[in-house]
Amino acid sequence: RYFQYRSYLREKVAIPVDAPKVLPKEAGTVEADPERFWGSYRPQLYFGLKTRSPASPLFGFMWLNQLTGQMPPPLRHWCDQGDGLLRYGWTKHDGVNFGIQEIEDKQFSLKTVFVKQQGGSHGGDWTARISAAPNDPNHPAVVSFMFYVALDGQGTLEPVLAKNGKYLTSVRGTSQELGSFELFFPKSKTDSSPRHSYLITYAPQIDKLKEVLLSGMKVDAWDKARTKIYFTLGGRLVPRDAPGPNYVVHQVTVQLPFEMEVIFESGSFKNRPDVLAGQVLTDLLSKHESNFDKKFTSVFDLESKGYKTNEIAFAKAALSNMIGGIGYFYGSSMVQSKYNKEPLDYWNASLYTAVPSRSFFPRGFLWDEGFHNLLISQWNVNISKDIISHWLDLMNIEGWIPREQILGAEALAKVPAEFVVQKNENANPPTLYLALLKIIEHYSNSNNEGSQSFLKAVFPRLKVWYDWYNTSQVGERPSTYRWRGRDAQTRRELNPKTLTSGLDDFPRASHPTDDEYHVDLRCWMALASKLMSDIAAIVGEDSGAYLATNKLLTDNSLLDELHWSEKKQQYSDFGLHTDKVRLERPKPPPNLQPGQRPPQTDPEQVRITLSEPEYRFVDSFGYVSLFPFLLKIIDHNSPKLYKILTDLKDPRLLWTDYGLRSLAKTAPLYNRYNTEHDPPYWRGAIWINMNYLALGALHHYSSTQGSYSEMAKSVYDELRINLVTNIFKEYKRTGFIWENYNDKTGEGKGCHPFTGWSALVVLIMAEKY
Ligand code: 6A9
Repeated sequence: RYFQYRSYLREKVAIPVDAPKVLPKEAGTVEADPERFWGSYRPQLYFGLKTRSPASPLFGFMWLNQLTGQMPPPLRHWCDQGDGLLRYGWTKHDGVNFGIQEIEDKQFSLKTVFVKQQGGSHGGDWTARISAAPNDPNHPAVVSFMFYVALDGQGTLEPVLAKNGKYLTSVRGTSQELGSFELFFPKSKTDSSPRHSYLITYAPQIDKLKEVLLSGMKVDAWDKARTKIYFTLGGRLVPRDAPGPNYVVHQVTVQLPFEMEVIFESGSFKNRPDVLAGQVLTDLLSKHESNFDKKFTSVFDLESKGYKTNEIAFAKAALSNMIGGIGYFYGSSMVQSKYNKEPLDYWNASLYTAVPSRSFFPRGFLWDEGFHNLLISQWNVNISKDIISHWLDLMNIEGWIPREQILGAEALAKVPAEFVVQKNENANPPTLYLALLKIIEHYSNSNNEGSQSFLKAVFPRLKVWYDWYNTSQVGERPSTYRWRGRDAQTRRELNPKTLTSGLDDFPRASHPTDDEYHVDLRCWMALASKLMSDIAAIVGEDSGAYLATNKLLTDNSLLDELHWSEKKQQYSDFGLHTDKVRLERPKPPPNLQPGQRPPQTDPEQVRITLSEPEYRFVDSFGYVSLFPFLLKIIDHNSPKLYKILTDLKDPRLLWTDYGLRSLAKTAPLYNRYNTEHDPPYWRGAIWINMNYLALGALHHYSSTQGSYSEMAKSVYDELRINLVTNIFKEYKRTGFIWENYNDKTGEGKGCHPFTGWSALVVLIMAEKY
């Protein structure tokens, strides 16, 4: 028995929670939702399509600027900042029927469009239309368009060649979820005498499609004099020991401008009215576009807020990138508990989720997703419910959901090894509750029926999730909370990071201990308890205990007793702390005898503590100090609200012309590196998710009767204008929405495009909080 118990403990971290799945049995098949079966669910590609099923065939696009003389040639496939594209992103995408994307490469611009057509029993047809034109007509580029299909471990592909054997006319295929299908490469009507080639091969791994393609290329001459080489594909190159081709690429090389269509037809779709191509496609596309525009106006109504056409187009692009960034991933995380020496595989699972950034972080992050669904739920509440269901179904028996989801080979290929393993002590803010609140509100305006069945389905899991936070993340002192996952042993970090809080390097107690407690987590739990009590009431369960916890966590005098620093007049974490720390390169001892070898010293800078830490408030002013305000816990008439509103407007602290910076200029670690190599991240930069919460709080305090409502209103108006103006200005200047913004210049920083929570600018424009 003892041994059985030990092995149970070892496996526990990877055992699913004992509660019914939220997703229906048919999840992962076309039946779950035929209309959303196909989509641009490979957000890490500039342009890729697949189905919402575990081993979908993969469709994708690569392009290559020929005649550049570069080696290896500049082949574009996965979104990559290193490609130096001037701009790319969806300008319209509704998450169901179609998407339109514009891409600006250095010498030419591309447009990638897809439109779907329902029919048959496998999710129907789609057509991709890809076009490109030179940026400068006097410098026409020669470009290759490459469209491929690849199998992910199941199915068959049968390439069909033209009579002369020189190019592909189509690929016939089969797969479990698609039945039979055919992918057509009709001849383009554009008159620019394209040259065709193809590759029929076998890719051992789906994250190596680009490499396999590069190795299947050969050179040819573009001109008669044979001075300009260009790259074509090597034809049929299936290795002898391969089970057959699983990767087929159609290449068209042409002098721009050029347009081509690729048509996918589902075998079970009989009596198709028309082939989805040419004028039929154009007409359907414009129908979807005009529906998109109408819906956008009815949901966000930016016209009535006085926004101009180009500002509205920007907001449409921001929304479309959030929606077009939704991916479908399948695989298992690597997880670890204190009972396993080596990480274990979580169970194989699928995840339908938006992603923070298509180029840098094209995968799911737990707390990002709560923010994403503030926006997504406004656009399409069914998509949000589906996303939340997928996330909750990732819960293990303890009630834990891994924070970062790296599912499948393509996702894994983007993550450095040290970030892969997820530990079951580690939380991340329970922001899914923010999204759940929006879903409840959505239905409370119409019928409550729609939300009831959903909330009933999620409630058992939410209960376990909530209990997990309330047991695994509590502090030593009663009624406090503490983020786990801080490293008390590190010598290099100026302030040991708290990745779990989501605010990574935001300064906390300098010396992590079990006695510290964190004000942001306490506030998140106040929010969680509120939603648990609301949801319990809606689904007819007992809400008493949740309500009682909520009362305790929103009790301002208890909050003040635990977290209000009288000395600094601000809310703060509490812990073992000193501000007197510094990074230094260790010096060898001074009195070294001749011939004596210096003791081994650390080659990197290490932290020097200049005064003993003591138990006290960690009063670096910044986002963490604002949490009781951000999550609307402070009483309207509290003088502390007045103090916060006053501090918000102070440019020596958080106020800038571009939004609220994360850490006050007066804080000891403002803009400091955390190690010799680790630049400041949440130590000054302006982050849009927190600014969104700040606006939501200001909006709340300005519209409820209270002594400071007018003051809140005026701060609200100014902050909102600053944020929208700057994000829009940077979008025009750089072509992108960014991860965060520089607090001195307003310039976009971090990675791009970042249309995760920075796309909340749409809700800010629409004043939806
Ligand atoms: C690094 C590098 C190709 C950091 O938006 C996702 C998260 C947020 O949840 C968090 O609050 N980002 C924020 O502080 C990005 C985290 C990326 C970690 C992995 C791998 C890959 O380079």
